[in-house]
Amino acid sequence: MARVLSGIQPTGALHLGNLLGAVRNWVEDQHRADSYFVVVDLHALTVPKSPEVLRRSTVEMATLLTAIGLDPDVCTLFVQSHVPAHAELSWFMECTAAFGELRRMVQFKDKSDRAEFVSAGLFTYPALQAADILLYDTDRVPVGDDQRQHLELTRDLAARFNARYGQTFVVPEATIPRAGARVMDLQNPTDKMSKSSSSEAGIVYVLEDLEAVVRKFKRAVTDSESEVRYDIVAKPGVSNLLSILAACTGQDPASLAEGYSQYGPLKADTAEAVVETLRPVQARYAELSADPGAMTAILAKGAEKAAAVANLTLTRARDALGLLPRG
Ligand code: ATP
Ligand code: LTN
Repeated sequence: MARVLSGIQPTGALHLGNLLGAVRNWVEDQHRADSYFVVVDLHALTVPKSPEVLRRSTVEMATLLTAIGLDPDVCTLFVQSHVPAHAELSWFMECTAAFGELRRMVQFKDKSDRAEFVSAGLFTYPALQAADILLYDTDRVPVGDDQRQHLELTRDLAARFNARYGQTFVVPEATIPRAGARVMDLQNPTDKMSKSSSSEAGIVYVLEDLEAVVRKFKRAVTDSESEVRYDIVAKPGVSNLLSILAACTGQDPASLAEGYSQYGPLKADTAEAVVETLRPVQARYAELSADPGAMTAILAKGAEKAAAVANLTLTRARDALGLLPRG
């Protein structure tokens, strides 16, 4: 069976982009592949944050992933720092990656331009991500479009390590969904919807009050024409609404466009489709958060299953590098 792995940082609240671009596809993947989903708390440390907040958001993210449909009896759900092999393999990846290669990463350029304090960890972030993936002999990595470059780097690092030290890692592929791969900000539809975006009005959160969600769609930026057409370059706002509606209803954005002659009904239908997508998730989240002990147990079991696989790969990599066997 194919192996699938993906990860998400426990930072900020999950938004519609994360849901449609990534997490929703994981729910389907878990039934088709041997799947690993990891809350990457070590990645979250690349930007300084309060320990209290990190602790709380790690549990919240795991709970939310479960509410969206990841089933701990079907997939392996765990926290990155619970499996120490990630940090160790990450060092091997840092020594495999070239400085110039990491410097070209768009996410680093973006985040370091905006940050007051740029940690060395923010720079080596993709090496840790490569470690996350390679430890599990991963065939496929379902992510949103913004992770394409990190996945290319992971492939390059795996191939380079294999060429230098002998066959050790599976070279993974990215799977990027057609609909929802790039959900844009409702107020600035040429920017991706992002936790770090400037306007609250442009982001829709998975746990947001549903009436507020409807209001945000009503106020979404479109353009001064009135024609409904799927054209990302000329009509980014309208196309974003069509993409979101398509992702929520499993249809094609270009054919959906044919059904509308005005912006108002398109906004209303998109809002409604999003509300119906979010409603059951919110209900399930409320149920699950009532029992935080259950989540702790799920994560402990997940870490144990993950470590059993990761430690085998780590031993193989250590041996390939010429590090002396332990113990
Ligand atoms: P940040 O704004 O801090 O970069 P983020 O909102 O991009 O964070 P991540 O935690 O980096 O969120 O991403 C988690 C997953 O969600 C990744 O697979 C990413 O590709 C996907 N994703 C993030 N934003 C979008 C978006 N706007 N559209 C589609 N997928 C997205
Ligand atoms: N860098 C990713 C999160 C991430 C990830 C991973 C995704 C960390 N490790 C492994 C896929 C596989 C992000 O910023 N969204």
